[in-house]
Amino acid sequence: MKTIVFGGDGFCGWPTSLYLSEQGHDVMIVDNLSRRRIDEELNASSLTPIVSLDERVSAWREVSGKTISVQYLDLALDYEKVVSLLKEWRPDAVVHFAEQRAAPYSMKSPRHKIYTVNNNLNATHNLCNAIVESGQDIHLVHLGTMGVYGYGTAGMKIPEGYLQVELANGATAEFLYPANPGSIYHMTKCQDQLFFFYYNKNDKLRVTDLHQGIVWGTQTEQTKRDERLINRFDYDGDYGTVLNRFLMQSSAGYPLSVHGTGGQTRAFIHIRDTVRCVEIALSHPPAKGERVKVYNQLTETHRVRDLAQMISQMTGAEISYLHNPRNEAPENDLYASNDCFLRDGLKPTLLSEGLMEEVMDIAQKYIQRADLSKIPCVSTWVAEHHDSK
Ligand code: NAD
Ligand code: USQ
Repeated sequence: MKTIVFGGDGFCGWPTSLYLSEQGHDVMIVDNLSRRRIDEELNASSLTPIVSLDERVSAWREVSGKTISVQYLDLALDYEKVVSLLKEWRPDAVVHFAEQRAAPYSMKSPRHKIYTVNNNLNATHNLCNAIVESGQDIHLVHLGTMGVYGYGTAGMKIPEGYLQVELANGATAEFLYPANPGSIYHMTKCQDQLFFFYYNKNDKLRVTDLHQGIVWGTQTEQTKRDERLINRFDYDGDYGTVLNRFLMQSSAGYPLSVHGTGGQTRAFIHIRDTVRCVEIALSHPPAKGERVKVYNQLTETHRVRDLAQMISQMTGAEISYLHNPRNEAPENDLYASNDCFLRDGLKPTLLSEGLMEEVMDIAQKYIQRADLSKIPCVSTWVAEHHDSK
């Protein structure tokens, strides 16, 4: 299968590109390196030392004998180049990771909101539009988020994408599950769903939308094969996500930064399962004319304070209960279906399988690269706290 990975230089996209290449896909990475520029803007960098994308793909060629091609373009701005690329390279499928993905970064200032909206909505729209203009029947697999559902207690298991509703006249209907975003970033993912709905209805675009939970871990079988293939590890207050942050903080002797009471329940998935889920989605495309296929991409759910306590018990780390910079429910339950991936062959990798130690070992190995002043979450959700610079 010929597959383009948009956003293939990022935390999820890089290991996915290697995994697909290893499985025999002919892979092209498209990226504009915006994530590396944001590191410079924030004066923060991956805990692990990541080499340039060109060096990464040549290391992969050396180690595996396989070639991944690279194109540098901005999916949100370079529409004509995207159309030409699809017409010339003729992929069977495209995987779309190319969005600004940090909720705190999206809430940092009015300008960061504008950037996130412009980048994410134009990237997704350009890709749908370009596939249609190319005239090819390309399957689009998109990385969405569990955050589109909100994290409210639904009184039921959150279904995969669609909610069955009984109407006042007794008939039943299925609608996209009501969107309930908790940040500007999450809002762009809700709007992505409408682009997919529309292009699927109007042009029979074949789309699979993966509603992914928080990804933890760093390495996969492929990224471990050479230090130049190592995946990025974000730990700063904007891009670091909760479980990887706690594991890094325990390695640094830094108190675990729980927001509020830590009663927030969230969905989690290990990076090894992310890459496998993308492969499963690629090999189970929707038929032409079938509605947008939605999978919930998570393997387990945990409350933030339970994660902190588990890590504290393992390592002796202190826990700090901090004022929550976000506007979110202090406590919630989260029950969500992941039946589709289990049915299609995913064997979940769980926290209990010793992989938290692997993350701590990596954090320990590179801890001298950490800048502990970048750990606090300084982006706040409410306007009066914004630094307008
Ligand atoms: P990331 O920021 O590490 O990677 C995104 C990549 O896309 C970067 O390499 C960036 O340079 C590129 N990119 C961004 N905008 C682009 C544009 N306009 N043109 C070309 N390239 C562009 O993020 P990630 O953690 O790998 O997340 C990838 C996707 O998965 C995101 O869409 C995110 O919403 C989704 N996701 C991530 C997580 C997680 O925990 N990391 C969880 C759920 C969903
Ligand atoms: N949190 C803490 N302490 C921290 C960091 C976070 O208590 O040091 C809390 C947050 O307040 C929040 C929860 O942990 O309640 C999750 O925060 P996070 O930063 O780990 O994850 P989130 O902002 O939800 O975003 C991440 C990815 C995003 C993806 C999303 C999936 O960055 O791209 O869409 O996870 S989900 O959460 O399922 O919507």
